[in-house]
Amino acid sequence: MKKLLALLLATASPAMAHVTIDPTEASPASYTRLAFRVGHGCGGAATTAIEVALPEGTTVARPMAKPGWEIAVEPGASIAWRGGPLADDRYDEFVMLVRTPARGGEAVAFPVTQRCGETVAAWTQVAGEGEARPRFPAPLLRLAQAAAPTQGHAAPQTPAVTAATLSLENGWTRAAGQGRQGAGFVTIRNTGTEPDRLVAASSPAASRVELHTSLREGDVMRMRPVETIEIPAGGSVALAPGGFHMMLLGLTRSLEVGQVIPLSLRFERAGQVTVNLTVQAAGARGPAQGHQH
Ligand SMILES: [Cu+2]
Repeated sequence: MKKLLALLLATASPAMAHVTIDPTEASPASYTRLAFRVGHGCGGAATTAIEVALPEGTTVARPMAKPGWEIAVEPGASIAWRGGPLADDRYDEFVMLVRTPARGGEAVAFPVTQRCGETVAAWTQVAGEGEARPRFPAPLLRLAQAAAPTQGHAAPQTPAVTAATLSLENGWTRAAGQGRQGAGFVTIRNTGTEPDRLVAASSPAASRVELHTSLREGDVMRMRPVETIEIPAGGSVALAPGGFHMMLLGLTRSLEVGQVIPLSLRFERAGQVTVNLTVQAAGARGPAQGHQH
């Protein structure tokens, strides 16, 4: 093992020296797509396995299938991809969907064991308070402070929310009982010069939020989950009935007309953006046409 460490230190270039996680921040108790980014092998040898240990409190972890790699899941403990090989000079990502631990304000570690045949690189070190960055750091995910859910009534017109390159407006949903499901809609405008993608959503008002599209099959409208919704550069996408929408599964409380519920959207480039959805009547087909001055 001593020899291996020396070898790694000698050959790893600082920029690509680590197995890293993307994103590095997420909401607590939220469904989050995590990509483990592997930019090199082990001192020249090709990668043949990536084993990720899950932090305590990760209630859901689902690996994304990867052609050429076999997946092994130990529920609540670890996810491993074995196969490849991934050449030393190639880059790849290993993706999973997790429900993050409910520990807002903490950073949780996802220790990764990278195997290259017989050679092992253990990205498992976590620095204590005030300690220097370790040489073989475990990927860390910072969990944001939990936001207090918005309660009660508010103005029916929700103001636009703006990230650096995205603006979100006219967020709305429909009245529904606790435990039922609902749909969320919002218009997303991309003022940037690069396309962005909506990759995940979560809300304290729902136990799970999925991205869906609607398809017509004969006379029947069906819904299908989608991985991402692309927002073209300089364009906009309206999530609306009959098209893309967010599915709010397992409402944690009843949604009454006039309330607003917060919804957190995660974009590939813009990161996390929170928008309020105004609750409209059960049969509503669009956002309220409120007074605008
Ligand atoms: Cu749906």
